[in-house]
Amino acid sequence: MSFGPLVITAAICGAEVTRDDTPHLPITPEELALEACACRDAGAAIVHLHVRDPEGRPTQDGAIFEDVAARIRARSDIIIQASTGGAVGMTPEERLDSLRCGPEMATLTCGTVNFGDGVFVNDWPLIKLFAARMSAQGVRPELEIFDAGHLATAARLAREGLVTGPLHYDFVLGIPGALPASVANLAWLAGMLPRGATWSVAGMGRDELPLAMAAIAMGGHVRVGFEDNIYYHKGRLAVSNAELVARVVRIAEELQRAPATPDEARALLGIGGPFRREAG
Ligand code: KMH
Ligand code: ZN
Repeated sequence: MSFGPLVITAAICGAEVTRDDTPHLPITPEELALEACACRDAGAAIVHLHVRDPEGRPTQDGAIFEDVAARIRARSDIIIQASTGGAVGMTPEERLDSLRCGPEMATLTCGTVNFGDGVFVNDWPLIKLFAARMSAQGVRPELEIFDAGHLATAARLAREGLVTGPLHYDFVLGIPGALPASVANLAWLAGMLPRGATWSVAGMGRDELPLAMAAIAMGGHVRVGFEDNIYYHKGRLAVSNAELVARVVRIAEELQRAPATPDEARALLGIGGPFRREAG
């Protein structure tokens, strides 16, 4: 078996983690931008972006996304993947405001799911709306699969022409109330994908690393970061998202999977052309 470069996504902030959980969480636009650049330097090709308001609360405010995106683009060629998931309880239009920052990619969650004590609502009308907005804006969707049935909805999106081209999936495994994180579940999900699809895995908490290792061995791609896991190992917080990225790079290199550059990831995932820094 031999596989190509490994696309690493850094989910640097999320909506649920707080500074009480880890003092290393980036929150301000400048902190988020610096963290994205450090992850790029460590080997990440994509930053999965959530932002916070000045009080540190999750927000989908497009103006804050624009601010963070501009700071990142001025310094780095990393692919910006905007979250359209936001936080539990946000309205669809509120969640879509992140697209104002003109991301190359965005998340498209393929179904409603229990999410800890809450419910992350993604009904079919919402999913269709999100897919249409992304398509109109030329944003490449990453199909987020939190539960097995979400695959059927992803297939329906493709069947109805609402998403096109080689599909890219992200398996988010281990959210309390959703599909548990296990190599068996990952193997089953990966085996269900249509020909030509690409995928990554985001394991929650202590399952982040073993699932990343499985994905590297299986020819998939990997997401790590504070959104999913704040620990380097039991009892020791990771000091940065870049530390988690760097560990994946080291392991992948042993399996001869070099980290994909952002431009390599663009080619692999069918995203536009190479990165060009805006003049001025
Ligand atoms: N914060 C979760 C409720 C995404 O970014 O698209 C949703 C989430 C998914 O994080
Ligand atoms: Zn997210």
